[in-house]
Amino acid sequence: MGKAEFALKLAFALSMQPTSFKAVTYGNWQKRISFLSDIGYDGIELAVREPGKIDKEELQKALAGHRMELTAIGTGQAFLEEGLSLSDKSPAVRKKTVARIRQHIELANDFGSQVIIGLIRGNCKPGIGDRGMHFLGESCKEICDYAANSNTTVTIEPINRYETCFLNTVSETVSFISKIGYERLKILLDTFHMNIEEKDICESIGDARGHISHMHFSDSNRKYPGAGHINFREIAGKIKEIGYRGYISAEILPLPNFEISAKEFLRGVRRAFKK
Ligand code: LER
Ligand code: MN
Repeated sequence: MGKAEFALKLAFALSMQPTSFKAVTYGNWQKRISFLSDIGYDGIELAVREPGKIDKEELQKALAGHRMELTAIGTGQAFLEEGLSLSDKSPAVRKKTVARIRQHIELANDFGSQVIIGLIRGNCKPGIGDRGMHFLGESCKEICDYAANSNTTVTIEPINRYETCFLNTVSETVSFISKIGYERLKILLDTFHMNIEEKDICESIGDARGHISHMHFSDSNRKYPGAGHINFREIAGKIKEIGYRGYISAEILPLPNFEISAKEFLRGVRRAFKK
């Protein structure tokens, strides 16, 4: 496919359960899949705290009925609501967290989806020091060993310093990925975090070329593109230039409400990618 034939694939992040994470929406997910499909989305991203509780058949039916894809599975709610963390100093907590991510991998594998390592990496606790990063590396190796027996990609998201002390920037994350050395360990770029941490968002997108498996778009204020001051037109140009083929997912505050934010997201992103 040539550059001129760039195909925009858009998804919207939904939560399967109530959550304290605000940039995701929770409600009747069947109705929301139907609404998103009707207005032009190609897929959804799902934030799943406990994969064992998901009715796969029901989900499969809802997706197939609307020709929607499950693009990625978020795991951060197991951290936010249960304190599970890949970098925790307690071996028991790390073990439980890796076991949970294995379940996410199984779910993702059934849907040809990928698993996001975002907030589940944990945050620095007093006295953890360099050990936190070491524990995170060891946990990720275990996760990758497990994922190697499936077709599932695991994607790590650089997250800004106010939410975690680990892997804030694209360059830190690309070198982390290279050290782990697993073919299907990729990077997820989120414009909200990049706006805080990167010197030049487009340059960093270029640096991550070849590693990117997923993207989150939200503006500087976590609302839909166009509601803040990020230059999405420049970002769109860079994404086309590097030949990115994956999804762009809306991880936005559902403001003023879910329906309007979903429509405005489509409008903002399409405007940015328009020739
Ligand atoms: C958290 O800020 C975020 O962007 C999520 O995608 C992390 O799981
Ligand atoms: Mn994100």
